[in-house]
Amino acid sequence: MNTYNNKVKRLFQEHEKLITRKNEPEPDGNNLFTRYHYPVLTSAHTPLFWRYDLDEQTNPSLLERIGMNATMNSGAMKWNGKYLLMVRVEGVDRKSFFAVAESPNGVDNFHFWDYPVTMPEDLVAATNVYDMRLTAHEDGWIYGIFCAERHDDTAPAGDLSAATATAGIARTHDLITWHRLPDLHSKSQQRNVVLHPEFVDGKYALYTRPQDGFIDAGSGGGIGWALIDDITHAKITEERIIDPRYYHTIKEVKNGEGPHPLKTPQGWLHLAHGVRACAAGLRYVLYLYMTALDDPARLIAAPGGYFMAPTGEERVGDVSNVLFSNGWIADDDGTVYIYYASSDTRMHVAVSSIEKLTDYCLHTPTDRLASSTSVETLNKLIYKNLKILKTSTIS
Ligand code: M1P
Repeated sequence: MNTYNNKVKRLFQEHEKLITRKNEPEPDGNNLFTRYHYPVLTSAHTPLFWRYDLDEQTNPSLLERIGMNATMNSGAMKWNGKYLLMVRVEGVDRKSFFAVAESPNGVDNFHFWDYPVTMPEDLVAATNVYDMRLTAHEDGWIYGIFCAERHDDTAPAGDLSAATATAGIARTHDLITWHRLPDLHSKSQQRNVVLHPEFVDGKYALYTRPQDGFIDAGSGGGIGWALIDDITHAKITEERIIDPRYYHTIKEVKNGEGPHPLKTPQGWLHLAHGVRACAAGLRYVLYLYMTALDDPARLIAAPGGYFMAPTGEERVGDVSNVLFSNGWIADDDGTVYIYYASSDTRMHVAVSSIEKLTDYCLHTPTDRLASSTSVETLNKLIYKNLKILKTSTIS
């Protein structure tokens, strides 16, 4: 074999080693979820034939031609027995696109499909698309709702950062051919829009995130809810906030629905992100809440504080101090695979169960919004536990 072919072979062997690496659960968790040791996807997991021109004539030095910068914020679903991620891949040119990666077991061996998604445009083409939420709706379609970002042409000349965020909507039966529907019509900008999997009062239902500007939630009070008459011309006529932001909490600056909620015997289980500001910048953490089965817009459980926060290497990346999730998969046996991105750079998995997550939601004290009330809540538990410890043989 000539040297060039040897070099290519070595490249492929190293890549195969990486994507087939066995993942291991991290010991010493909190009994609520188990993190896995390795990220499930990094930019190095993207196929070599996306990045290298493998033709010796046109690339004799085997240089990487099209670099990938990140694999992050991924939608998720179970599909033909496989664990599928709809990955936000970001190229080194800062453009994001969607690509499917599948795994046989949900925790390792994620392989990208050969081609990324070719997403048709809406009437006005978007500059960037990202953060797709997948919903297999009871109408029979699989929907992908994602952020479509465009330059804000009303901004003063020279302001090249001004942008608008709109919810792009597309649907498919095979995750390959996508039918684009008109973007969500809303009086405010929208990001983190998610389709509820069932009809509600005969209508499509959206979790929304109204925001005044591209970055600032501003007067947008939190995660909203809107019923949609016609998904092929989706328009928000009425929107109400179902999970508000509060001063001095983990969701003071903004919050946003993660993947669509999971139906459990006790209610709809929601995963969301909350954002607060600090001297280091914005800090994104994940939290859970629940709504009523007979009314997915009615809050029934709001455990205080965060469920997961960035730790270790998760804290560092392109946008540091960020955990973001827009995908999870619940298996029939109740196991839940939570797919989350750290610091806008790589994808991870944590595993829990419907039983543990609902127990957490229904029995974790709420945030009573002040130090004094937090101490009251803590003292109650300490008092109870000390009584138990005095009469038991534990210590
Ligand atoms: O950089 C952190 C996240 O910022 C945005 O989320 P949100 O709209 O809630 O602030 C999104 O751009 C998201 O993709 C990104 O991970």
